[in-house]
Amino acid sequence: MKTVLVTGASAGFGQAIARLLVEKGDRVIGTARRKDRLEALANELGDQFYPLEMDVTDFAGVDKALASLPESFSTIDVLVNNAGLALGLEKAHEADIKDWMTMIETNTMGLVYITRQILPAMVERQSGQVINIGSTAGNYPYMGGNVYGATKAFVKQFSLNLRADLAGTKVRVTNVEPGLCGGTEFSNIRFKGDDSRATQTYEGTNSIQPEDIANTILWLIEQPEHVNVNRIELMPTSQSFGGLTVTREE
Ligand code: 8X3
Repeated sequence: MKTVLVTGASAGFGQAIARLLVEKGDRVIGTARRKDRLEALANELGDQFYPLEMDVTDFAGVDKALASLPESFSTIDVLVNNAGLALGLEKAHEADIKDWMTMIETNTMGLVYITRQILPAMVERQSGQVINIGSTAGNYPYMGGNVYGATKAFVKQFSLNLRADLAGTKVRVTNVEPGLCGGTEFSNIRFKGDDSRATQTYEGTNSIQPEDIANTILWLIEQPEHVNVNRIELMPTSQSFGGLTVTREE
């Protein structure tokens, strides 16, 4: 039985990951800002789930929350850095600068802060696993992906650089890079409540679902300690690669 801390556990991937890991017998600390959602999940999952109210962008709050963990949940074997978001799909010269800052704060600063706080104990114990949720958006540019994609490229390179720093320890690091994933609030948040646009994004695609990502996380956790999966990229079968854009003059 492992103790797994999952950020952003109140919805989407985080919630599916928490559900599956608890079902498989692990202990899960689920963090989120939305206390009521966490409490509902705690009611559903019982004693193996510990709800930890936290905003990953509030560093003092992160420290306070981690320090408040009860003894039975205080040794974190696996950190799943899932909290993150996309805001907007406008071109760079039209995007809202506040959206950019929010994505940078959550997807990169929040992720590195909590990782830095949890990592020393893993190194000390010579055991642990950090699983970051990246994105195909960090691998392939697309129109309107600007800062969201850049934050996910950061997450990928941070993951690989962690591997470099953790050489000689038994601490493992993986970057999980999903493509088009429906069944979450991701696009509803990106399109700021334009739910029909969010729905259209996935229509007819048979897209990846949160449970598919949860299965991937479980598989990673179940790999033997001598195996490190550096990166794993997933797309729905219906998604593939397009060509580069060429603009021709009249
Ligand atoms: C999610 C993938 O293509 O919707 O990170 O940005 S995409």
